[in-house]
Amino acid sequence: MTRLKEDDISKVVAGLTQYDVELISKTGCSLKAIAARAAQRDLDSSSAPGLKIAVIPVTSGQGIIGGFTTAVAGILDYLGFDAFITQNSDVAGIAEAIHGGAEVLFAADDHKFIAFNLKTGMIVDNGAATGRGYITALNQMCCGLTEKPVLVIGAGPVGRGAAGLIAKLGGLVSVYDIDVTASRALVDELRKQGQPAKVETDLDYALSRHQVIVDASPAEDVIPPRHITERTIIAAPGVPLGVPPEQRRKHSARILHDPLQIGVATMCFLVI
Ligand code: 2YC
Repeated sequence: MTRLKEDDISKVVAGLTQYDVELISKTGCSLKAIAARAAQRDLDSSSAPGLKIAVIPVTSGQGIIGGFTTAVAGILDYLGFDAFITQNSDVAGIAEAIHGGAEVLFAADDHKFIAFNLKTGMIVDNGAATGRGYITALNQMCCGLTEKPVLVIGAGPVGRGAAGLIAKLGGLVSVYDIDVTASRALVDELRKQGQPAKVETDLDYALSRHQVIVDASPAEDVIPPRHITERTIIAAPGVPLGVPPEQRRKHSARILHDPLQIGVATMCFLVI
């Protein structure tokens, strides 16, 4: 997924209550309910007594993103978990987390964002978790995906996670990726699992024929206004949102998008 910028996440924690109200109006479920359902856990898992989660800053590569660990810890806290940010970063941060009694660690460098359960050894990747969380929410928005054609744009980790779950939920998946070998590989994988899937090679044509769209691509404005109607439903994990600002406002009730919330919440329910 695209690297977040400080601006993308600076308002996440303060906006969580309003974000949840909007999520409930779109899907009928709160962030916690979406994450628990995506992870097939019951809602009160978050009250696991004494379970401590550490969020560890990582300085490698392009380094720390201002507000990233604050946003992650804030989302975990909002879900009812006992989360803290380590003072130290990197390996010292891991040691501090363990000394501080953390059972679960969240950390991200430029390539991987994972949650790790020290007790069970379970590792959860943000990409796969985001795909599952978003499709769980999309399933709610569409009142079920059975027999519904869904266009997945982007065959990266999030698009792959999304496509697999859409197929499991009975959706008819079509995949477009700028690299056709990537979309072909994903469709082959789905077909091997006995799930119907199609490769789209012409994005404009594919957009003209789909109302339910998952934008898992790192491209800006990948969904032009002419393809967004009153019936279009878009799930757009991460940044940038591939919908131009004007259309974003006009169709906000049918666009599911956030920089971190659904991905982090789903990671948490998958890893505990
Ligand atoms: O502040 C820090 O600890 C940084 N090392 C965090 C870097 C996160 C880089 N990854 C991203 O911006 C996005 C995430 C939303 C998930 C995948 N890429």
